[in-house]
Amino acid sequence: MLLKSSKKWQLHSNELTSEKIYLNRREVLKNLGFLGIASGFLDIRALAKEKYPYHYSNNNNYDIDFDRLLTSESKATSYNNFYEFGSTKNIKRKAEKLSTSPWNINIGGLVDKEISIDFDDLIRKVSLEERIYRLRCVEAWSLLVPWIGFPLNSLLKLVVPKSSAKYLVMKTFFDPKTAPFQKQSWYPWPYTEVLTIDEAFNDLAFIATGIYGKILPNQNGAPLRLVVPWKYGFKSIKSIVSFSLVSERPKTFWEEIVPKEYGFWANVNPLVDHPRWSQSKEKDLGTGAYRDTEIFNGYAQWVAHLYKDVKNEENLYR
Ligand SMILES: Nc1nc2c(c(=O)[nH]1)N[C@H]1C(S)=C(S)[C@@H](COP(=O)(O)O)O[C@H]1N2
Ligand SMILES: [Mo]
Repeated sequence: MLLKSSKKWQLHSNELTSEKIYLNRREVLKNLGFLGIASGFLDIRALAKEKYPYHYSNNNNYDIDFDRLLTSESKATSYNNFYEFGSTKNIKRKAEKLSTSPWNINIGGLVDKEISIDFDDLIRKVSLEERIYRLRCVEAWSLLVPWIGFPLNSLLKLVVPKSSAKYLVMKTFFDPKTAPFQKQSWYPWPYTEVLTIDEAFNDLAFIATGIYGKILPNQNGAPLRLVVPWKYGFKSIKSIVSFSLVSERPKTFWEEIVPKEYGFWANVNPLVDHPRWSQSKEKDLGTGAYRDTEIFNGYAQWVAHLYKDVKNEENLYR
């Protein structure tokens, strides 16, 4: 049954995620006692879709993983990096404390129309889509995840950047009462990430508001987080409260702490090792198997041109 329908799905590639989600959700469904029904044909995606409160379409233009299983939802939502809540992967419980409604977002700096808007209003101004992306952590593990969200450029178009805007600076909330690690004053909180304006306008740069057909859980960066799949995971900043367009490049959170290990560009490259480990392979957290890491994490066709004129090669990849 599974084989048959996966062939059918290959023929109809625009039907995109149903099989992948299905294969991974098998386990979950078994626990729920649904598997009996699923032996016929069950559109699991339609079920999942009901859980996300806003309409979204499928965008399979960037799906480069027809032969790779999605990471299970339970893994991707329980093995997380979110230093505000602690330095282990097990921060899910602590992150529950974060209150994400109301959630004000400021988009300003060198723009024509600065806006300050609640998340619930912002989400009505954008058109939502689902995309399957790889996520490659600098620690050499990776995920394959279906995000719901919108291109970062649609948010920038709302504010109209001035021609003097060269970089986009994004910041996470700062609330040490809720996020205990923010009491550690030797870290340069709040978490800050920066993209060049061209990177930010690239269609691959995505703002995620959902995952696995559901609202983004806190531990994955609710209510909105960046996803830039061609860069190491630390660039994909979570729980963003501000976007600011600037002319000079400020330091990012990790650049401030360990610039030699976690730099500004952080483009994935199997040939440029981290100072303390190889980047040539990665552990797929879904299957536990090791995979070869790819240049720009497999997304070179969409982003390699962004770096044609950058001089210092090494710096581009860490
Ligand atoms: N604010 C904030 N954003 C963050 C981090 C963090 O510690 N704080 N960790 C980053 C790292 S190192 C990774 S690998 C990804 C992990 O995202 P995930 O937990 O959704 O898989 O989030 C990134 N975004
Ligand atoms: Mo990471």
